[in-house]
Amino acid sequence: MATDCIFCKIVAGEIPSDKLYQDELVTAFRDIRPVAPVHILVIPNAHSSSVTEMGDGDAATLGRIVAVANQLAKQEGVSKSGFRLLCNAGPDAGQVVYHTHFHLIGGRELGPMVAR
Ligand code: DGP
Repeated sequence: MATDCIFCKIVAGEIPSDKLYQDELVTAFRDIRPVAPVHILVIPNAHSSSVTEMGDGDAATLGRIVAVANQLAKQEGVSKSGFRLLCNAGPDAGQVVYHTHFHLIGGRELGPMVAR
């Protein structure tokens, strides 16, 4: 656990969150600033500052994140309508919280990813 990390504190239950799922590897909770009707964060319990620190050794955790995201997408009713599962890494991506996390976003038409 990283002492000053807000997501580590959510995993540990030290600060409140709308938690939807937790097991020995991952935790899922609703984003505090939702950009769509469904906006859930799925995160590894163990601290890493971004996905750039993850790799082969994290296969079980990354697999669990995808499985949990798929399960939650079903529960939230967006599995068939569609959703995005995305991870911001670093400043150009707009990463704000430096504890690896995946956004599960859906419940409205999200629009195309436009080329610039
Ligand atoms: P990113 O830009 O990918 O680092 O997104 C960080 C997300 O984390 C952002 O959508 C807002 C969310 N967030 C930040 N602080 C908290 C918090 O204390 N609780 C919850 N539930 N979400 C948070």
